[in-house]
Amino acid sequence: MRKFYIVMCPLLLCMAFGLQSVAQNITISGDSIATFTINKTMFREMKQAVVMAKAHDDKVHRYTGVTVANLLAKAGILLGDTAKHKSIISYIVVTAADNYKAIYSLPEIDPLFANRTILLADKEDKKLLASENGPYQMIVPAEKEHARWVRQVVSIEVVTLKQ
Ligand SMILES: Nc1nc2c(c(=O)[nH]1)N[C@H]1C(S)=C(S)[C@@H](COP(=O)(O)O)O[C@H]1N2
Ligand SMILES: [Mo]
Repeated sequence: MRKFYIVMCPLLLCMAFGLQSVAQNITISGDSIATFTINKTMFREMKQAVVMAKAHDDKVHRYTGVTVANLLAKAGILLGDTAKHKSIISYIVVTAADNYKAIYSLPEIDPLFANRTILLADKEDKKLLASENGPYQMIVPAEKEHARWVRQVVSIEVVTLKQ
């Protein structure tokens, strides 16, 4: 029986962490790009940005993660001057593990237009996000409502209006 536990405990732990790492991926899709999956390692290796923003608790927190602009660029979405005519007819749909969704227009994301940084955070005040919010949460500074601070983000879809 002891042998059983010695074998089963590490196995179950590995399975639990394995399952967790699946949920730590973010899928980015869109008509003009091949579906792209970012895992935890890739996310950590991307340029880290910091945003100070007032959360739903009415307190200012320090969020760390990757800007949504950089995530989209990494997935092959064109931003900036060359893409601005396409940007103004595009938006992203961010979906959470509970299927909660919010949209953001590309000009809100693209630094060419935007005067604030929208972040996909994995840390709050230098600590990993709490499991009910993370592993990834949308941080949308200076919004009066927090409905677009999507928790437990699993995918981002880019939609461009048909002309
Ligand atoms: N995944 C997910 N994210 C979500 C929601 C949700 O239902 N599911 N509710 C939103 C709304 S309406 C608000 S006001 C805030 C609430 O954030 P809080 O739980 O940190 O107060 O989360 C937002 N993000
Ligand atoms: Mo809300």
